Amino acid sequence: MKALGRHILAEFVNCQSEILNDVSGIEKSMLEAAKAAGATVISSNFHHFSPFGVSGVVVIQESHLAIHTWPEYQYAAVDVFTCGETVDPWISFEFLKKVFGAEYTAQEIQRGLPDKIQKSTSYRPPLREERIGIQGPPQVLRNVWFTDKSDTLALSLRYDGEVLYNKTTVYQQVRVLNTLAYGKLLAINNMIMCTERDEAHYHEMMVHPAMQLHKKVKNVLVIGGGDGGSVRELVKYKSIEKITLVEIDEAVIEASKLHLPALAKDLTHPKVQIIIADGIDFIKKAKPKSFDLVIVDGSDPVGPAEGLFTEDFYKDIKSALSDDGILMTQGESPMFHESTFVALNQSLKSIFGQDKVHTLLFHATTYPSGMWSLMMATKSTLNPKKDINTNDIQAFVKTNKLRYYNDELHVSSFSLPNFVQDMLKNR
Ligand code: SPD
Repeated sequence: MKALGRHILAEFVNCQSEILNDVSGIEKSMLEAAKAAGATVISSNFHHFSPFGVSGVVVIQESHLAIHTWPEYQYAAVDVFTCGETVDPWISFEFLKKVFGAEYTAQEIQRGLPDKIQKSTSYRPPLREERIGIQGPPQVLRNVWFTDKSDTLALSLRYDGEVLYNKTTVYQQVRVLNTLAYGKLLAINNMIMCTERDEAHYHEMMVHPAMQLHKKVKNVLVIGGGDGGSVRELVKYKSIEKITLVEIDEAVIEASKLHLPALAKDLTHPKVQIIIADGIDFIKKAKPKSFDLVIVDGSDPVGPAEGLFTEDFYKDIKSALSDDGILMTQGESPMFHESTFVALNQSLKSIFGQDKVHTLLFHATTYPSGMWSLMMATKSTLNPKKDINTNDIQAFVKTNKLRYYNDELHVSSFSLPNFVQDMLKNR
């Protein structure tokens, strides 16, 4: 009798760090390596670690392929274990050698040598048909996760392993993935921007509280928001004459048009003008008092969105707002980014006035912590909790079949939990 299995242990050194940090690419290559050798794949399970590194295993009918990567050392430890005569582990190894295109060493170890083991004659597992739940050929279960994280907190969504859109522009990396629980997901620099299933929470709350308060909005500016979700909510208002969308990165618009048509559908609306530019420069040069509503629908404060959290930017917005104009901006999470949340609130109060800034919270189920804020600043004395017409809101919600916003939520979302009130107290 020969050994039960053949185990190849391979060291890949001087690999490209980017390849070693790409969980989706590695999972794909490991699956292809298994298939190249004629193995039958049962499941795969791959994880990306913080801040870098990937571990994963492909379980095959004939044993497994496993990998652990250290991008910071440009090193990958790979092992391919096969049993039986049908699969040659060296074919998988050869495949991976090409993928990594790096220096390598590899050795084969015989596992389960006949002189060390003995076959039991008494052990008999139940026959296949006696076992519950096993019918037909094995199903391939890919287990790949996308993670949006800070140094201390993260949210992970399982996706099907395919990256539908992937572009790295001069500003950022823009990707679209297909998640199992939330449908398609738009990610910028590994941060979740929106998912098909819950984007309405964000976009409806970004637009309707301000629109239902002001009532006479004609000219709107959206800074960011290239996915089109906020624009889609705005075009529901006949009173609006013009919507100017200033998006820094054309790739966001392209990704959304290609893969998130439910968000992007009104980007071609005749009232909408799209300008590819930096919103910070745009607002600096904007005509004073030219917009009734400015929406800052940006990303988190890293990369090109960092400037969307500065005092100068909001001073420029105040000048560009009409006398009764309103600003709505995304304010991060009191749980996830407390310091940014507090600092933004403080800046807005110093610019617009203590009693002119109103913070609302809503359920952002795919943003880390699930609790997200939007901040409204008014130039008039309108109060979002008092100066609304509930009947109008109810009629609007019904006509437009809104998924999240309603008249009761409008009022309650401006009521803050005690710990959030404490964060913002006397500031
Ligand atoms: N952490 C995510 C915050 C992103 C806010 N903007 C999302 C853009 C959706 N239009």
